[in-house]
Amino acid sequence: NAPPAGVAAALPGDERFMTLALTEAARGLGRTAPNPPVGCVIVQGNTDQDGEVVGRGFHPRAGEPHAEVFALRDASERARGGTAYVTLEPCSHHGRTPPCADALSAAGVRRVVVAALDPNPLVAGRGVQRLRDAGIEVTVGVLEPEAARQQAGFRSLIVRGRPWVVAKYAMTLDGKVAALNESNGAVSGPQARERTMRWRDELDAIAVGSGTLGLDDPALTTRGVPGGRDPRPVVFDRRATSNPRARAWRDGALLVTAPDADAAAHEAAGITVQRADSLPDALSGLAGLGLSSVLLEGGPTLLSAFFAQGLVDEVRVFLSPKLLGAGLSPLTGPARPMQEAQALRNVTVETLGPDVLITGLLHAI
Ligand code: AOF
Ligand code: ZN
Repeated sequence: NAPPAGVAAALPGDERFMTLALTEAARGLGRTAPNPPVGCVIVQGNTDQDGEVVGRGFHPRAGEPHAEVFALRDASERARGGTAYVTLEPCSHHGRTPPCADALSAAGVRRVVVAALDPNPLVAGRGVQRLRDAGIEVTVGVLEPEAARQQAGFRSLIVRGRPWVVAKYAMTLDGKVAALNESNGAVSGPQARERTMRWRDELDAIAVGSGTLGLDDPALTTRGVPGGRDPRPVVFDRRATSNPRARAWRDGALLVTAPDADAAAHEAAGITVQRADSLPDALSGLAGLGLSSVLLEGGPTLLSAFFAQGLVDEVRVFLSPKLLGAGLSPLTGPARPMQEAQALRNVTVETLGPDVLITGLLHAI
């Protein structure tokens, strides 16, 4: 995504205000699909010295106004002559709302700083062009990697027609996710659990396999996050043998099963059934429902199938300083030679209480 010709260079202070716009955008995470989470702040004054935020906004959900509109309303008359920081290229199309590029120029904004271009073919550079045609100075690419990562679900839906898949698990220092006796105490501590709950709030769907459903009967809800919402449960159960009265089957839950499986008991229980003959097929089905991101929470069978088929986009692993000696590995294969180990990119490492969180990407966004 090269910036369109004629865009201006970034200025000192741009990253600071784009960080604020990203924070605004984050308020919409898990709520905007199939639209992107987008944030906007409007700044008056010299952005590298006495710049002052006069308006903020974010996109709350599909069908509602875009981030720029909320920020412009917030700034009111003070938008005139200001700089707008937007995490996604302002739109140029008449969708459910009129073009944001026009709203910004009508409000008299003098300069627009964009983090990432919009991959939506309806926009794709035309938003920047429209702003420039209106005589507005435009800068593109400020905190682009951060913005693209925040918008991974939206970008994945538009570009690949499938949701962004995040594999999450917690393992001991000897690489085990559960004890062999299958009495499943938690591996990681309360801070790790709290972080997981935040991810559940931020991602559209949460997926488990039938093994985990049977063993743990997980609720798959978001707990302890103020204002949190629950992700849509998706249970991969090829033979439809899972208990239709498990806790995961709340409203909106989805059973993904084989085309020829007998899912009569699930259908009778009012569970939505999606038929797919492969994992890629299942992911297209989820995309068709507008789900832009999936948190894969296990277990090893489901994780291994996704990894083996190259369908995991991002990995988030908690490492807990304890040893089991033997137990279940997060992945069961197939084995690779060391030279062909899958290396993560954009790796982050963070300490969370006693645990270490390691994240990274397996695919570019
Ligand atoms: C922006 N700011 O906050 C969002 C944008 O169906 P609509 O009319 O809401 O249009 C959705 C498209 O608009 C979406 O696919 C993306 O290209 C853009 N979303 N654009 O400038 C926003 N949410
Ligand atoms: Zn817009």
